[in-house]
Amino acid sequence: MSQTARPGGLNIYFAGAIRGGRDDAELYATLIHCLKKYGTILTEHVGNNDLLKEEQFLSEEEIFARDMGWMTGADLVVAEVSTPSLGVGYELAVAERLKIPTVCLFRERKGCTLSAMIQGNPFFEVRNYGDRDEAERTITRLMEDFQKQLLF
Ligand code: 6K6
Repeated sequence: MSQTARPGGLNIYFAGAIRGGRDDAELYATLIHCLKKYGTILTEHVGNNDLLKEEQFLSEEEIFARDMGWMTGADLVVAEVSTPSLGVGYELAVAERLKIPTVCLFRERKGCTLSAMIQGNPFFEVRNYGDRDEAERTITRLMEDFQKQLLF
């Protein structure tokens, strides 16, 4: 089961495809590991297939209500958007509605383009990257900037 929010720390909602496809699950786990330096990851299950198996005992309604509750308490949303996912798209729209700062990470590949509804939306901080190392460096830079903004 995913973590409970830690009082005083940053609460980070990580979004990544589940039913949209699990090809990038290992990458999600790497990014979550990197983000853990900066706070509590509310949705660690997104990168962990074992945790997801436990969630098969939750109803669809329970999953929805729990995830939306976490979203409400999030300081920041980080979405890996390379694998198209209805759930992630929905979460991004909710994050925008709730005015939660949101970073979208998109892996550049030949023939793949991000939806204009994300790429063209100035609310989202979209960052393209080439490989896993670059994704990690991008997260580190963004998180350091985000922390500075919170301080000043
Ligand atoms: C277990 C096995 C299959 O599904 C489960 C449990 N499902 C979910 N558990 C937790 N969060 C979920 C689940 N399904 C979707 N989400 C949320 O939507 C996550 O926060 C993801 O960011 C996003 C993925 O949406 P889809 O449409 O790709 O599933």
